[in-house]
Parts: sequence; C-alpha cells; structure tokens
Amino acid sequence: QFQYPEFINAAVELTDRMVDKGFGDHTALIGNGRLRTYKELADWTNRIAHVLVEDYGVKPGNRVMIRSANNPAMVACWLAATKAGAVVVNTMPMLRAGELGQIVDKGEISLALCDTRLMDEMVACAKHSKYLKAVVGFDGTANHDAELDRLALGKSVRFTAPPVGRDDVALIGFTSGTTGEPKGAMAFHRDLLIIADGYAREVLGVTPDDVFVGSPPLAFTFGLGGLAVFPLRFGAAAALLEQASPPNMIEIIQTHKATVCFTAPTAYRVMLKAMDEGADLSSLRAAVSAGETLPAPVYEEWMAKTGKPMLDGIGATEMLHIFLTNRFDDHRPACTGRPVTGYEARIVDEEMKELPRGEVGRLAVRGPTGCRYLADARQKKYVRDGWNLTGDSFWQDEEGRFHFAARSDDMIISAGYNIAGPEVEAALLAHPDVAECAVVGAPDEERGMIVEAHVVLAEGRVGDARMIKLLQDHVKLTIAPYKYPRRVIFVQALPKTQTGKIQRFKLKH
Ligand code: 3SK
Repeated sequence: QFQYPEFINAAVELTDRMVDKGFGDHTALIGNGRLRTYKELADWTNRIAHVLVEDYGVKPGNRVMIRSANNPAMVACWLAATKAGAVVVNTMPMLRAGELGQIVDKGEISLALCDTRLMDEMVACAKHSKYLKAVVGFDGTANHDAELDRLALGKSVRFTAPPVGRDDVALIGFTSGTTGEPKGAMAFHRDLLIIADGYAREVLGVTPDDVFVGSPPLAFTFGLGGLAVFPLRFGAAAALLEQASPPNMIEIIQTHKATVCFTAPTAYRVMLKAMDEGADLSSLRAAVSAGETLPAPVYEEWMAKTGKPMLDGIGATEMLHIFLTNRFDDHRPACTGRPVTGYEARIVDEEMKELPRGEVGRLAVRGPTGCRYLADARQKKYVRDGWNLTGDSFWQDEEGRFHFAARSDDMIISAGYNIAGPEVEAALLAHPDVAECAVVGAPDEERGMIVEAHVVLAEGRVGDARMIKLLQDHVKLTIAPYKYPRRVIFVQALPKTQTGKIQRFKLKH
C-alpha cells in the first residue's frame, strides 16, 4: 500500500522535493510574524544541515535533541537534523534538567539544539551528562541571532543528504507524563511519510490551499504530524504558535483563513463559546480532535454551529499518529470511527481472543506503523502476537465502528459494576456549570471502589453541597444512575501532562 524507494529521507521529501515539484513560492510556514516559502525553508534547513555536519560532526544515526516551543526555527532544526541523517528527539519547553537528563541518557543523545530562551535547564542537564557533547543555541524568534544561526548564514543553500534507508530511524518520541521511566518510541523515515500518505491524504484530503493551525507541541508526534508533516507533504502552510491558547488560535484562523485545526476538546469548547461572541471560524473545513475523548455535546454543538463534523481520532506516540478516526462522510457522536487505511483494529480479552461486537475489551491495532521502543522490556507488553495494545478499552458497534470506553486503567469496578470513568466525565461535562472534570475510582469499604469526580466549575459557580447534589442528580438523569459520582471534589485545576492530557493517576488514591 505504501511504497517508497529503498533510500528516502523524509526531510528532503518535505522540503527540497516540494521545491522540485513547483511549490517553491508557496507559503510553508507562518510564525514569528512572517511567512516563509518552501524555497526559503529548503535553503534554511540546508544551511543548518551543513552546520550540523561540518561544525558539530553529526553523522547518520547520531541522536540530536531539540528543545523548543512551536516556532519555524524548531521546524527548520528538526528538518535539518533529519536531512543530515540524525535521529531526532524533540522535547517540550517545560521539561526540567532532570527530565531532560533522563531522555538524554536513555537516548544516548550527543548534541542538543536549544532555543536560546530555554538554555538554562539544558545547560544544567548537560553538566551532568556523560553523553551530551555540545549544546547549540538557536534563535526561536528567528532573528538569526544565535550561534547556530550565525554559523548557518555562512553555509551553502545546497546540501547533499547522506543516504538513509526508508527503514532507518528518523525520530524517537519520548512519552511524557507517565509515572515511571520515559519510553522512547522509534519511527522510521518511511513512517513519517506513511502518516501523511495515509491519514492526512485519505481522511483530511489535504491540498496546497490548506492552512493548518493547532495547539499540540511539535515535540509530541500528534503536533509534529498535524502541524509539520501533513502540511509540508502536500504543499500546504502551517501556522505555528508558541502560545497556542484558544484566543491565539482564533486570531490565526481569522487572519490567515486557516482551514484545518488540530487541538483537544477543551480548546474546542472555548472556541464554541467564542463563536457566540462573534469569532469567525468559518474558514475551517476540518476540526480534528484527539488527545482526549471528544464529549458528544462538543461534537454536537460544533456540528450545529458549523454544519461540519468534528473529526474525533485516536493515536499514540507508539503508532506515530492517528489510526482510528471518524470521517467527513462517516461520523457519529461519542464514536472514534474506523481504522485509517492500512490499519486493522479489534477488541480482545486478556488472552488476545477477539470479543463479540458490543463487549468492552482491550483495543488491539496493527498496521504500517507500530511500536518499537528503544531498549525497553515494556515492548513485550505493548506488542503481543503482532498487535499493538494501546492501553485503551473500546467496544465495536454492529456496523464495525469503534467506541472509546476508558483507558484500561480508568475502568472503575464499584459494587460489581464496571464503570468507565470517561462516560461519567462526559455526563458531567454536559452540565453547563462544569468547565472540566476527571473521574477516578476511590477505595471504599462497602463498594470496593466508588466513583470520585474532580470538578473545575465554570466561572462564577460555587462548589457547595447544593452544587454536589445538582451534579449527582444530573449524572443520574443522563446515564445509568449507579454510575453517579458518590464523591465530588471541587478543584481549581486538573493535573495535566505537557501535552494537555489529564493525569488521572495523580488523582488516584
Ligand atoms: O491520541 C493521541 O493521544 C495521539 C498521540 C500521538 C499521536 C497522535 C495522537 C492523536
């Protein structure tokens, strides 16, 4: 299905090859208050690639860390290092020296490219590292006022990439927000192209007229795919925001007539509210929601206000990107649709036996991308009999669509009932007084576990006994009454990973 030559460099395909195809004058990146064409991007990345090879001795297979917020310079550094044949580890700005150190050690990273505004923690990490040989600053504001930029200015805009195979590792995505040691999921050059030629082509139908915007960090493969690989593969443009708050995204959508948005349900809820206050999001033809389950009310309100479906999808760093999704012509509320072209999915029990339709079980997926952890015994747990077990519980309806039940560790067993925490969350979120919530199981003498809801109230609402009763009654009327949260705790904010996922494990007792 996905055929590529034996030797192919994903970064060359996304830059120089796009110039060869006639997109040289087309806008590739929008950010730091300016537009950059494909030709400018190709030249920029070629100059940086020269610096990496000639000044820092980067050889194919060397591991290079990039530390930055979403901005054009980060994309240029990622592409340049990939062109040079390096294996790139993109990291988020919020990581501290200790967390960076864990990744550097596990990834045996020898060079770090770091936005000069984020140097302190990187330098602190380098002091204690036996692997890291150099940290080079680049100017994330793209005024070309840092070491990497100065060196790059003196280099040629032509670069001959060393030959890399389609099955050579191009990227290691480290999973964040876990309780334990970080896991590095390796992706090949061909994998980067497959996610575009599969999901982006088949589901989104990307064209050169598209303008992408969104919030996921480029350091998270959701963001790297949605805000770099997908647009660049098809001659489209990506608008990059260092602070991707909903108001900032709305501004970009209005100014640049963005057509495709990648973000999470929480941001879409804010955008829906802003539409009531006059925000014009009519340029968007595709609103992709992932990273968290999409509550049915958000899907329904979006449909009512825009006449277009919000495309819920699920991906995983281990799979590189989205593998199950709704489609423009096949979508439902509270449903994650069907596998992306090339992927298969099924629901299995603990013994990997396929379960009948309607039964909740473990989601198992296989396809052209899949989990390859870097030196990690957890590989055996993630991939069984050739199937990737993502850690999600799903069920399949009679027509074959997949429906999320819970993260496998978010199932609450209370007095013999199996209760999916996210279902209770969706019920709570349907109440106008609830801004955000997370539901977990709490130990209970009588019931074994009880449903406990951590609720962030909408502005101006008061978290008192009356509100608890109101929310409990609302859940009892919305879903089976035994699922109602027997304990409700009001909080100012929920613990989240740097990619915005709620860390329910931090709320568990
Ligand atoms: O669903 C996710 O969390 C995800 C993870 C990695 C890449 C893409 C996606 C949507």
